[in-house]
Amino acid sequence: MSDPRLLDMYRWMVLCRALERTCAASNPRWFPAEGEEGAIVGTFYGLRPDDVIAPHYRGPFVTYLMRGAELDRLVGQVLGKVNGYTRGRATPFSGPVHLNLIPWVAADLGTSLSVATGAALSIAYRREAGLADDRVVVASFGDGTINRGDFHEAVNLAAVWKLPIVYVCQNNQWAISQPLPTYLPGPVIVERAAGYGIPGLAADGNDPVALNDLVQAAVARARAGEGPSLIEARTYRLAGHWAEDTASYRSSEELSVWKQRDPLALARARLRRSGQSEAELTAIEDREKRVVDEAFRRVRELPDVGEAELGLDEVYAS
Ligand SMILES: Cc1ncc(C[n+]2csc(CCOP(=O)(O)OP(=O)(O)O)c2C)c(N)n1
Repeated sequence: MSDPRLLDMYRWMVLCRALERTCAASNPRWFPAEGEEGAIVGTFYGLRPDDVIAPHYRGPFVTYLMRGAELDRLVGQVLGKVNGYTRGRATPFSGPVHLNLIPWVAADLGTSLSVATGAALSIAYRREAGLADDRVVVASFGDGTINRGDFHEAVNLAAVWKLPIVYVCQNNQWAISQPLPTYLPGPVIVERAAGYGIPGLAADGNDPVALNDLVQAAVARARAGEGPSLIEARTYRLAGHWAEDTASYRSSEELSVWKQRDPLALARARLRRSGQSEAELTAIEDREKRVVDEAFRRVRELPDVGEAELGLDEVYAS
């Protein structure tokens, strides 16, 4: 018997892959998350709708969908259509902020960590004021981003003030064309937690159940007022840094090793071993792909954003 979460997680991972591939094929500046689906779903699965999420720019859409975002409106952002949540005014990775999410909108790496920590501070203030607020914030970011000053300032403050936040490093081992050993002196991501006096835990990011166990334990800790944690989800980016990047800077040997560890294939094999039928899994895969294809077909028919959408009506109060 596999973990009861796995089948549902598999469905989200399949949707994530179909969506990531189609977004990358439709927008050359998309940052594809292929290979990182286990890390993304394992991090954000099982949170409450009122918890705040601040996902990495690589693979944010599935996290928005997990909390009820409309697929067509997200696709509209990728295609620059009038129905997008952003109406053409922000990066395509943005999303519906009313669903308690902090989208990655700034070009500067790490800035969303400060904003996410600010959200955790606001929850802590409410608790201090006697309000029963046990929400938590979960923020994810890349391994290259861990060297930003923003990371240090955010985590240090969260540790000192025991803020209800969980930081998850989506470690895909590359920062564009640079391999991890060129910007980190060894496997030190989790070890950094000790410098802030907070728990640091590592999980195989291609095993969403194992990762989710760690994240959920850290979330419970944060909910109980015990402060932040740092979790490292070790994974690998199977596609380019952005859609048009052929990733010629890495070896085919390295790529093939990680293709053997494809999180979808691993989850699928586990589900098969636990008795899930081939037909059932194929039906999930066909259905999620069809959902994505149909959304793109519908949204392509809509008008492009124009001057009316780029006006100032939602910028200034009338
Ligand atoms: C402050 C800053 N420095 C550099 C860049 C250019 N840049 C964009 S993405 C990126 C790589 C980030 O790597 P990582 O955090 O590991 O995330 P990944 O893209 O691998 O998911 C870099 C260096 C930037 N956007 N902002």
